[in-house]
Amino acid sequence: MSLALAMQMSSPAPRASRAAPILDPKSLAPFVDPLPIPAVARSHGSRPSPTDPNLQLPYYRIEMRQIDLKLHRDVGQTRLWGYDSLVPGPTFETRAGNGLFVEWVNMLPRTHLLPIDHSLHGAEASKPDVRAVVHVHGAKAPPDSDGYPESWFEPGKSAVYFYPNSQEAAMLWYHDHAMGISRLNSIAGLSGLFFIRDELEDSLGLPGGKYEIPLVIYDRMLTAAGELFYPVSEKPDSPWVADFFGNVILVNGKVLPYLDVEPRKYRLRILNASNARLYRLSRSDGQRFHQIGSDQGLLEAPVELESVLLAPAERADLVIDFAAHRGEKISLRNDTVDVMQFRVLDIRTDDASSLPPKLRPITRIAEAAAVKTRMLSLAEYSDRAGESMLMLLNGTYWHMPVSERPVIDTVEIWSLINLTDDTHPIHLHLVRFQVLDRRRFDRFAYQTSGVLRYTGDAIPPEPNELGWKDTVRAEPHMVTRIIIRFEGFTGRYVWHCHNLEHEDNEMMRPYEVVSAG
Ligand SMILES: [Cu+2]
Repeated sequence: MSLALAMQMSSPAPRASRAAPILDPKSLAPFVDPLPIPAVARSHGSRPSPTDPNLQLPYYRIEMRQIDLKLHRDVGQTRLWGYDSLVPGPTFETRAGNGLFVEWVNMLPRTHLLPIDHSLHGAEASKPDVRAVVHVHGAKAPPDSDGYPESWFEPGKSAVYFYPNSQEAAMLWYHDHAMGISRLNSIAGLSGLFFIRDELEDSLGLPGGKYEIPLVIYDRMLTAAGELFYPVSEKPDSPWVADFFGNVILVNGKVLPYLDVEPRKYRLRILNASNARLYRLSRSDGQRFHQIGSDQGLLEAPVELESVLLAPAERADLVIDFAAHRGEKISLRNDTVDVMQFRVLDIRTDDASSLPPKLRPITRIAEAAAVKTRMLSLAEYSDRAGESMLMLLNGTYWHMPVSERPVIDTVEIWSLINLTDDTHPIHLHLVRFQVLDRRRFDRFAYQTSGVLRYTGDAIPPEPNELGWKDTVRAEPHMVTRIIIRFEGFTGRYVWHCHNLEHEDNEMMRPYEVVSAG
């Protein structure tokens, strides 16, 4: 992981910066904009439940629209695409077991904001430039409501999806998943949060209400005029680039915002919504904090940390205590770079919230429960000039026949054999899973003879990776093993790398949960 971080830190400046003057974030005054808190989505009436016609469920209608927004006090307006004209989109708030409908409406223009690579599979010039489909990341949703990448719809069209929310409390998020252009739709602004709450979480007395703060963190590149900039390769017919690392980091849609906080405990719900950037987040004062949850909800017990590492799509649920810091300014940092600032008010305040020593019991899935182990390679292919041109899962392209067909209600182990020099955040739709271990192996032996020979000991997951996950960092030159129970629905889903440049260039595969027998 340090390798991956080092690599992205040392990425060369984008070649295409010659084409447009790029905004230097160092020229911007830090901490002049208050941290925005995304508005909560409001339902538009109700519809009968698909499973119980006597039960009415909330019906939401969310329109994707082009909008101009200010990302920083001193930068001109930026043209963006937002759900309900917001970036991030409105936050869904619901409870476990309470189903809801969303009509996702594409009201975007017919011209894309960013350069499309028509040589990528699924993004051919014969297809409309502007296409959208929404996936709620981490949701146990029926296959026809999961946002299959090929189920995109054009401007003027919409899709009604049903989310049963029959799962434990967690911070999920929704984002675009359109085949071949999801990286561009993401940069344009199409993502938002989706909270599921439950009684166990309620009973813990964690900081709530205005003391629970969502932080959606992503990087962008802007022109000096404030418009989005997305780099292109030197090949006019295939402008795809292998990774996007912006030089401007935003939190809830603002560059370097600040938040006034009381001297007490806060719960921070952090999402890495970047295309490719990993963050190692810490406090500028070097003090520790507690992580209480990860992708799919609460950990078994709080984990005390100095920093937390988040790959794209990973979430961290933190409790941070400002009680001893009246009148201080503490920034949240990515390595040594400030991301935002907390200004601790010099006031007295009561704090009735708690940080319980036990959170949610988590039963480890026994390896012996697995009916199948799949060996799945992650590989990158370069052209003659050494430029990355393609990433594949298990050597297979998107369009090839489905090869992963787990049986419903069975357990499998997936061994992610990372042959590349990069961390790949691997996400499976529909399911939650547990991380078993990571282990070094002989890449040469694997690539020449297909033999998997371990060269190191199995490294157990970090304490903050022992909860339920839906995205795992497959580290470079390692085999990362996860254990998964396939439950909820049969049907077609996808698994993919959540580096969106990789996802858009074949690092995504369909999989199908099948009935027994
Ligand atoms: Cu990847």
